[in-house]
Amino acid sequence: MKPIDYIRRCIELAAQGKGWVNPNPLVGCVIVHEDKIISEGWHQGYGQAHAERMAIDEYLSAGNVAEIFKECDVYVSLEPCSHFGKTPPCADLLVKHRFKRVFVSMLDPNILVAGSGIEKLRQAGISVEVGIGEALARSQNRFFLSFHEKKRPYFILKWAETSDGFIAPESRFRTAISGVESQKYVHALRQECSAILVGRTTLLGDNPQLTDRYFGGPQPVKFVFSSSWNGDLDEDFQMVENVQQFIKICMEQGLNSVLVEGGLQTLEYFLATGLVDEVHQIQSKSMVLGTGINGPQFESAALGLDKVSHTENESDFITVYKRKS
Ligand code: AOF
Ligand code: ZN
Repeated sequence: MKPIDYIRRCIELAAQGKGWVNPNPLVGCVIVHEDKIISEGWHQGYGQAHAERMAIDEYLSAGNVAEIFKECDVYVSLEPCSHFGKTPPCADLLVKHRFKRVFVSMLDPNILVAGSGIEKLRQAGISVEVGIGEALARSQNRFFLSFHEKKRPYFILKWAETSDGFIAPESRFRTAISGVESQKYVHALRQECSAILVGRTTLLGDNPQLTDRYFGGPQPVKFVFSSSWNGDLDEDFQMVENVQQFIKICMEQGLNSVLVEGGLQTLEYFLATGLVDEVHQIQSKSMVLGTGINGPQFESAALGLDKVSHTENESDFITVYKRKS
C-alpha cells in the first residue's frame, strides 16, 4: 500500500470519533511493519487517549513487545502533539519507541503544538513527512481548524423546504416537510456539532427538541437567537443577540461547530454575515404548499460556497454547499 492509502485508513478510523471529540480534532493512526498494518488507533472522545497512544497501547496490550516499533512507520492524520494536556505528548511517546518514520497529513494549528511536534520528532532523528492527504484531513477537521485558525466556530445552516420552495405555511404552524431518512440525516448533523441554534419564533412555535435521538454522544448545547427576548427562557437554552457575541460565547465554551436550524429570519441573518461555512438544503420531492414562507434565497458563489453534493433519499433531495477552503 502507498502512504496515501494508510492515511486514508487513518481518516476512516478518525471518523468514528465524530460528535465525541469536540472541541478536539478527529485523529486516526496506523502502525505499519513491512507494509502491513499491525495496529490502529483513533481519538475516541474528548479527554481520552490520543490516536497514537491508542494504536501503541492496543498492540502492547495484546501481549506483543515494543521492540518491533524500531522497524515500524507511523501514519497519523494530525501532527503528533508536543504538549502536556489531558495526556502526555504523543511526540515523546513516538520518540521513546524509536519509530523509523512518521507520516503526517497536516500540522496541528493549536498554538500549543503548531509545528513543535514535528520538530521534536526530527530532533530525535526520526524522519518525518508532512502533507500526505492533507486536503482530506483538513476537510475532516474543518470544525477544529475554524476554531483555531479563524477563532470562530464552523457554521452550518440547514433547512427543509417543500417541492415548491416553502419552509413553513403562512401561519408558521409546525409542519413536517422532510421524511424519515432526512430526519436521520439531520440528527447526524446534530450529533457532529457542538452547538445548535434556532430563532425565537421557531423555538416558541415549534418547541423543537433539537436533540440527536439516533446516534449517541454528547448532545449539542442549545441556543436561541433573539434580539428582544422578554419571556421565560427554558433553562436548556442560552440566549444570543448577535453573531459577534455568539462567537465570543462559543470560543469561551469550546464550541467549535454550530448547526443553525432556522427559522427564516435566523437563517437570513447568518447568510448576511457571510460567515456561513456549509449549507444543507433539504427539498421534499412531493410536498406542495402552494403558499407560505419562502426558503432563504442565497447566492452560493457570492458567499464563497461551492455546491459539493446533490443526493436523494426516498422522500427528499439534499443539496450541500461548502466553503471553498
Ligand atoms: C494528537 N493526537 O489523537 C489528538 C491530538 O486535552 P488533550 O490532552 O486531549 O489535548 C488536546 C489537543 O491535542 C488538541 O487541541 C490538539 O491540539 C491535540 N490533539 N493530538 O497528537 C490526537 N486528539
Ligand atoms: Zn497527542
